Amino acid sequence: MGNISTKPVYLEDKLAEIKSDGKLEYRSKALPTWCPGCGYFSISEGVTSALNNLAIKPKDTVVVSGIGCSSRFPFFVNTYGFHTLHGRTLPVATGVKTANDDLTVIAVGGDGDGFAIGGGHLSHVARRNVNITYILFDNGIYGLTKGQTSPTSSLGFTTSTTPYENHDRPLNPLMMMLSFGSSWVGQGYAGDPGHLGEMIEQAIAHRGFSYLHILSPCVTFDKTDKTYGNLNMQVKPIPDDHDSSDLMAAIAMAQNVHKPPLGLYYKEDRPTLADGLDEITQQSGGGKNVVTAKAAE
Ligand SMILES: Cc1ncc(C[n+]2csc(CCOP(=O)(O)OP(=O)(O)O)c2C)c(N)n1
Ligand code: SF4
Ligand SMILES: [Mg+2]
Repeated sequence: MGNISTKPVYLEDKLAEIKSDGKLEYRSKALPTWCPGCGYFSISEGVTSALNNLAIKPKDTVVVSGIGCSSRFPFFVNTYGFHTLHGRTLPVATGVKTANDDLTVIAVGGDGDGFAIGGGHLSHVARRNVNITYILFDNGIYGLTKGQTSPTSSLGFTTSTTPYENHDRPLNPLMMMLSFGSSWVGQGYAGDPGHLGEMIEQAIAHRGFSYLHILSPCVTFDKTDKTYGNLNMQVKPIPDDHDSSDLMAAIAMAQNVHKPPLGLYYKEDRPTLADGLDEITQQSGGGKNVVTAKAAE
């Protein structure tokens, strides 16, 4: 047996240990409905750990989603939540944050929700630097509707909607989000939960719009392409000498889709949407709108 401990582990002790670190406070009573082995369990664990480590209380957190397996996520966390319409995650998350800047707002959803029906919102939330985090669960497929080809599916991928293989070139979400003006862009992998948890924590801590792209296998409907087996061989860490303030270097790295680099691509500090609105309020007469301010002169 060598060095292997034969000390028994008792369930009560293990539960007490899990309870003691505070993470369970962020779990709702609803158990996830995801398939066993789905990458989304790692993401869920990463978000609850990150919130706990950052000491952001559930009452100060809102998780906003669209529609999809990934968008079920607000049900499984003990924060405020908003399960919106398909593709409308980002406008609702922007509204929540703008109404109450004290809240930590986390938008979540899948590649279909974010990059197909919701694609028109991406550029605007990024360029306006809305101070929210967008966590994109990318399995390259529509999981909830039983496995159709999505905008991030690989060329040649065969599903019920592309029975003669996918001929549409996949989008490159990282390149898009970098060029749209996101002030924080990173990539994680559900098969590396330790690193993923760190990335989620950094993304939430960033002041401004943070976009975290997560590669996450759909174990039920994709048996051939974005599987743990394939992704384990493809992903690699971002080189230590990458300068995360260099946008062009980040965009160049994002083109490496066959060996996807994991880590922080880009980070920039610049005024947020709320900073701009504050400035407008001051310029227009300190809280009054322009018409009222002029009338009072
Ligand atoms: C307006 C509208 N169109 C289509 C659908 C059907 N629909 C539900 S979820 C979904 C795609 C989900 O894929 P994704 O966002 O990648 O999430 P996943 O299930 O893979 O996590 C689609 C097309 C819908 N609910 N509403
Ligand atoms: S269908 Fe795919 S994405 Fe949806 S829960 Fe199951 S494994 Fe996850
Ligand atoms: Mg998907």
